[in-house]
Amino acid sequence: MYRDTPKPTRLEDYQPPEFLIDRAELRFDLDAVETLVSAALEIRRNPAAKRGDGSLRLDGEQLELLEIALDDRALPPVEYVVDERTLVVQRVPDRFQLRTRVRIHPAANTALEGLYISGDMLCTQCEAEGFRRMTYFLDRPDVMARFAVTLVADATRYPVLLSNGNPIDQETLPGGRHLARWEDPFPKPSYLFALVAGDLARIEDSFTTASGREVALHLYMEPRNRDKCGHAMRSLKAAMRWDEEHYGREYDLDLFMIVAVSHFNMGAMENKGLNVFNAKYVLASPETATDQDFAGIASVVAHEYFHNWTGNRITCRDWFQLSLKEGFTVFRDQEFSADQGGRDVQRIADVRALRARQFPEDAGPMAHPVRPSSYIEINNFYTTTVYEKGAELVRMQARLLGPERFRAATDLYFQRHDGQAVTTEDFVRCMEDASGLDLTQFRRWYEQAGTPVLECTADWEAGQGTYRLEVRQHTDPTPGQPEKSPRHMPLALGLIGTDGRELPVQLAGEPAPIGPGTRVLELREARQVFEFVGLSERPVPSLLRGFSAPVKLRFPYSDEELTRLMAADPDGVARWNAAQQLAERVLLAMVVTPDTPPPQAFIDAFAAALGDQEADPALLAEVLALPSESYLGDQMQAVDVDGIHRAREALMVQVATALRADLLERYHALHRFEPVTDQAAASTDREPDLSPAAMGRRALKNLCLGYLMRAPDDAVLALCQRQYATAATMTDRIAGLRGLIRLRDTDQAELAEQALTDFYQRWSQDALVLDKWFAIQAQASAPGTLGRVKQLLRHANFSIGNPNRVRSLIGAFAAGNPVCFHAADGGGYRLLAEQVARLDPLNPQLASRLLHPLTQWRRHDASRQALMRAELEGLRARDGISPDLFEVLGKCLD
Ligand code: 0A1
Ligand code: ZN
Repeated sequence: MYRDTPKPTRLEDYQPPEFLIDRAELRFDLDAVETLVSAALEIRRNPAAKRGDGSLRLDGEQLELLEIALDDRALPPVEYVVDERTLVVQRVPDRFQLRTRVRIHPAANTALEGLYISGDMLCTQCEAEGFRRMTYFLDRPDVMARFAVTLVADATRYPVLLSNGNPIDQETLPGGRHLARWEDPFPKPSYLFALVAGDLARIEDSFTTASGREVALHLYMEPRNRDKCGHAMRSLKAAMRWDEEHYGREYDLDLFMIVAVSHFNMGAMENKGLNVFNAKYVLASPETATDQDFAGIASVVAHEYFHNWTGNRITCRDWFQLSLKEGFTVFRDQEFSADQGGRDVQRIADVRALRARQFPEDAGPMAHPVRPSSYIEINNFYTTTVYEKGAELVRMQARLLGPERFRAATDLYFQRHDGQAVTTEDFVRCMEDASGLDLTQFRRWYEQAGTPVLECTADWEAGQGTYRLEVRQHTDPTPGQPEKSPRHMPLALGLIGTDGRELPVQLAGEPAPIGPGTRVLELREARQVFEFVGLSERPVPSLLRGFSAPVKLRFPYSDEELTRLMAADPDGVARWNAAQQLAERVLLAMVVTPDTPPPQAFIDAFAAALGDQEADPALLAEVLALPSESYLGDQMQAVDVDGIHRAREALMVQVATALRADLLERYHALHRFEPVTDQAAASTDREPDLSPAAMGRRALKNLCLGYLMRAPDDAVLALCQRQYATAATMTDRIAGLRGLIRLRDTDQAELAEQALTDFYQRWSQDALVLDKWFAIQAQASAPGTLGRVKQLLRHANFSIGNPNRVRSLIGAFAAGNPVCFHAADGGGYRLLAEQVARLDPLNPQLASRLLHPLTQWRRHDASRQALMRAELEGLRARDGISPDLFEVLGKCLD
């Protein structure tokens, strides 16, 4: 924590490093309370950099310097200066060895950056700037060194000692200690360094690469979790094969390790050869993990593995380029998941997430370009804009190039930049060089923040069979960017006829005939008109198929046209989007006029989709899910939190009442596939099916249950209780619990309490399942939730030191329960501000992330604005807040 005002770092000030580090030999004498770190660094002046004042500045924080020597000469204090953030060694030669020895305190490290303890193990997190908390170094990604690491620790407490690369040596030492040596042959930036020490179990497998090399795969976990790692291992092997097949990328070391840790700020980390994972993204069994958890594991395992090429072999020049590795890697993991589980459903989930999180970020005080130009605390920029919007930018380039040219472009990227630290500009240049396309205008996507809006209108000239589509684009101002220029983007579309069939998409003046199907048009201008010819009837346009660009598209569809698209659009994403628009329209009307019944056409369209036996159940589950409360809020000038909640609940009750029989029928037809547990014997008659098809069936079944539980009669209640009690999967059990918890604060409350008690008793020993128990209560919309969250903060199983637990209670409440968080008396805001204040001195990165729901204060009514603002001001007035919080508060208050 620093007392001075934190200063921004700016992209325009980037300078190549004055010195390079070729080799780093590190020795860690490990101990939870006090660890000694010795470093021997081979340093030389960078011939490509401007000469400075001749001194060397190394980064270092919270280090106690014990020894320092240059080329074996101990340095007297007059030759160096140490402050809170740097070690400056004056007048160094052009090439030299620097040795330092420092003391650090892992057990006191609550920020979980650098070396820290998680349970009984020691582990590290270095991205973005954690390495400097372990030793003095040039802690920036464009300095790439070869690392050799010696780990020394107590042999009983820490029998397993891991670091990056290959194991070289092991020795037993006197005094019950032992030693392990690791060497990583690939030069890497310090943020990819890792070590782990602990009493860990291991599961092993192997993978033969396309060129026939054998890679050992080791997965480490706390011994009690060893039977929950099969899915992660299978996902890893699938990801390795997929990267070979789709990008020609092979793994490059003989050993790949993943370690599951229970205390972790983010999802996982791609350290070279030694990925460290939040246990949530490794451990799963059907009884403890939901289908969504299984999908999350596959995607995060793949994501981290893919980083080996997009991030590690080719890394970022500086942190402004973060999306170079993150955007591309998210795109890669999304495509992997689409191939594994179903393309439309994956794309819909990605679009939902983008709209729910990235669009609001891009329209609020934290809006920033995919390549930001300034930051105070880089940890604040691991955002959905850098990750998910960054992935959309890669996806659009892939669309514009087409599959063959995109593959040629990525091949060129890997070949041209292997071993380098590069920029998003280098990436785009490869896209251009391999394709011949001019992406000059496309580059604006990296520089301009904000979500473009496409306003589309159309007219039909029946006599000529001509359909004219006009598209105007504009982007609202964002902080620091008042003016925006039009962007280059692919607009994928089709035209649908009355009978639901696709019509030709022939543009005026085109010589060759173009048949029906999806066509990709390119937008570049603020206004463009496309004239489709040769049509026998007025079409309904199916726009933005596959969500071909991250924009808000408006078109004045009639309800009847949306219903047609919802029933017939062959593009699953467009079909889903039509359903969402229809529901949104109905819901927003209900917000304005609370007692309006939904149009019969909406109920009919819903019934038709529910009864569609041809469509993929997973897709139907998406089509029939109403837009979320936060998405609906985002569509309003001033968010009417209560009105939205009331309307959404009312519509669900109306659907449940009108379609009770249809919902029950579909529920039972789908539930028949599930094995059930015999409660007494606690065993299942069959193994649960974890195929994508089975997951899709469960999703649709539990959607039906969710509706039915909005208007529960005795039969429905009994069914929900039975599902809860006899479920063979966590997916079904949690869906049952979610249904029952609605009864809280009603006269059947004891059914909810019984189920919650039962759940707690079954799972109180399993931290990841207990997280669900906390989260499900924090998200309940029952009026007593705020009071319960306060009680849960005092629960014996709550721990402010465990980020997963903090997210599952405080995060789930603030970000996942709009109606209770925004209670009119400001109680929800107060709770969040208090917890952020409590967390900030311990773990500023987490505190700053949790604060986000309050940063959207300008979107609410005057009274809530005042309450939210007061909490933000209160936080800003506190002494010694972290740079993380300082930056976020500054952006949203000034
Ligand atoms: N690079 C990781 C994410 C990550 C970022 C920062 C962390 O700590 C500050 C930890 C992980 C990824 O994209 O998976
Ligand atoms: Zn990543």
